[in-house]
Amino acid sequence: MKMNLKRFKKISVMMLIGLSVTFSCKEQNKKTEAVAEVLKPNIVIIYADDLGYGDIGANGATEIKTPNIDNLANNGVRFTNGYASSATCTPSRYALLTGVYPWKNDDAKILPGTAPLIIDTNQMTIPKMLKTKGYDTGIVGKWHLGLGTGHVDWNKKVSPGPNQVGFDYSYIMAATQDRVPTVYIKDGDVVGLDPNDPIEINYNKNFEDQPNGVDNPELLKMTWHHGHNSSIINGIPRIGYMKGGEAAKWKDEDMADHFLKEAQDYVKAHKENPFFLYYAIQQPHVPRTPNPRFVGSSGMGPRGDVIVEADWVIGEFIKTLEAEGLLENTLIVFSSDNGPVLNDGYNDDAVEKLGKHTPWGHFKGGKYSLFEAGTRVPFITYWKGKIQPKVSDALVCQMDLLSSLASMVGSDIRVDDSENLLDVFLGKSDSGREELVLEATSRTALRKGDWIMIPPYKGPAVNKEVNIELGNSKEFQLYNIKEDVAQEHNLAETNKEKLAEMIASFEAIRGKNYGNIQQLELK
Ligand code: NG6
Ligand code: CA
Repeated sequence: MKMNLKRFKKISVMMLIGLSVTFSCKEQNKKTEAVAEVLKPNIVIIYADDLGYGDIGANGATEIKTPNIDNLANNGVRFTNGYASSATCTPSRYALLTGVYPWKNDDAKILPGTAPLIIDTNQMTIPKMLKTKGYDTGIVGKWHLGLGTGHVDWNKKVSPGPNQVGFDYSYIMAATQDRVPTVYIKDGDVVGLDPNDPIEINYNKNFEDQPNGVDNPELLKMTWHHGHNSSIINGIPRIGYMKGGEAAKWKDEDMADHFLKEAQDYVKAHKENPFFLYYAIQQPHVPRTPNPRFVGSSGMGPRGDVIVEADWVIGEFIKTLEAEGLLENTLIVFSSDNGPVLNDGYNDDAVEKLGKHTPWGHFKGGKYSLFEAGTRVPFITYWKGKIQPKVSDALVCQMDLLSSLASMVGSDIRVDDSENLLDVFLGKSDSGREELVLEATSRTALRKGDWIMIPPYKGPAVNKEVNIELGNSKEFQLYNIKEDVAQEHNLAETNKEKLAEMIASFEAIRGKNYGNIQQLELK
């Protein structure tokens, strides 16, 4: 392992300081935790957008090749019960960074590009915690946690944002690839903005004389299926209206390469000091715009092609860590913010060209769903030479990373909802969580042991636009997820004892005020 003397000395000193902090804090700590060895590797979270459990070879995909992700999975811990906290993006990202259940924050819902920052600047976050232990912290990629305080002027410094909640460096897209503004933002400044061509954004109404996805189909290179019919940018109709900022607009087909280069540059510039990089890749969220090098690479159309592209960027990124001599000193966590969706609003052949591929694996549902495929996602921890390869069935959630990483680096910071599962993440233990509340578009359910309980919710059983079963039912649902992984046998009627136990556990965490459950009596 290449590590220069300066860094080695720095790490040794910091380890000593870290150890003494651990000892002193342990005494104050109410929950007794075993004193772990303080480790200060670089930490990288590679976070995909809408990648399903079954989208990667390591989890059983045979129709699509993901050799680089599989390499992490097969040489690290591959979790079979790894969860995002939510079945959509914003809440999952909120929970990942803050360690707090997203249903505790009413604003943690899919946000427009103009939404204010939903993380309180006083709140603990993974990067803030790591900064207390001397880490440099950076984010490259998708943010989608809001920016500013309500009325963002995109032509001035945009704040507060990632830089105000713990990141020393940020290079982001504000929301999603399908939402305006379609520009990169570096440390609060729109990259490449011409002051003579200011950006204006409006999510309610178009600017005068500007084309849109409904009236100007002749301008479209990708057509919309539902939603996505506001401003047209690079021939792709988006959510929300945007005017100006021509020179700053990203090129969709270059986005993967662009973020990759930023992530690689970040690593190269910070290799002397422990760093935390949150590398939030945009694939395979819509609009799926593979670089021409990847068009046709999967035989599944753009959705498959961008997964191949995502796998490639991950491979290139790991090569950089290796070339810089950092791979054996870097903990990599790979996961996805929510489960898969095929048609998420554009006509991009995701359904038509799927063939035998099953992005949801053996699970039911997908993105937006309370069924398993909504939140059970690829989840891998990899650390060359430190983590021994294994498959873990332990129940873990992305929300647990905050307390677990804190424990690793010798910080006494813990956030209640975030369990310290460091030994599980490092592959040294299989005792994960006992229970976890899952969220999907503001509805919640409980996983406890091998059981899932979904309370009654109003609303359609299936979202017809995306063709996903949402988990809504007038009745309570109870599944033994070990025996019935596809959630086909509702045992609520036949196992009332278990149901009552699950409801009690759920209410103990969630309180009684959840959805419309109170209107429906247990029969
Ligand atoms: C939905 C969008 C969908 C996607 C999602 C957010 C429509 C009809 N659908 O509202 O395309 O953008 O929001 O996805 O507009 S997420 O992964 O960021 O949560
Ligand atoms: Ca997502």
